[in-house]
Amino acid sequence: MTGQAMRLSAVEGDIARLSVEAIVNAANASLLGGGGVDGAIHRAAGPQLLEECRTLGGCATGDAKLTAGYGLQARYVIHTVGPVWQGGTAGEDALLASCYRRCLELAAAHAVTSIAFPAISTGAYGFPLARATDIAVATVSAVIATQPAITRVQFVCFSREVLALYRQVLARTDHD
Ligand code: AR6
Repeated sequence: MTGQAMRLSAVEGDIARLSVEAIVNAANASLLGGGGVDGAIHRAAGPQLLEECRTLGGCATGDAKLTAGYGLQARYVIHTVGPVWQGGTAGEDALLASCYRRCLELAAAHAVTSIAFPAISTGAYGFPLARATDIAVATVSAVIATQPAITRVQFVCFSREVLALYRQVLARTDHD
């Protein structure tokens, strides 16, 4: 296993309860809340999170914005907007990769050393899970190679099936 691969892991659980410096939210362009991960994070963080989100003017697909974590154990929430799956020919792969890259760039800019990602776009936005997992792992792997300060990245999986898939893809990545 390379040093880089050791910085990546997959865990099963609720990202809103994780104790890391920054958690990533799979938000929508309004940044004003929603269901899935977004709902869980806003519920756990409390109403101040929405107050700060209101000041941000939304977020473009593929981009990310950072807020405080308020009631969360995490110090920061990095809100990103994944692409809605439209069949794969509307630039979805590049936009999803951009989400992971922008989140890590923002994390590094705020001296974050540990960060957790949900499986962006794979719920309400319908991105095929296996394809999204390959993009997530490949992008994070490539970006952290240039960001030595980020020492720990966790992929938080909401089911055992998703966890098994991430572990499979991570095991393949060990040889890179
Ligand atoms: N912790 C970790 N993973 C979770 C959690 C949780 N608490 N809850 C769900 N997942 P989704 P999207 C998994 O729909 O596809 C929202 O309404 C879930 O099983 O949360 O990017 C936003 O406001 C799935 O694998 O995000 C947007 O409108 C993955 O997280 C829209 O949904 C992502 O599912 C964004 O859709």
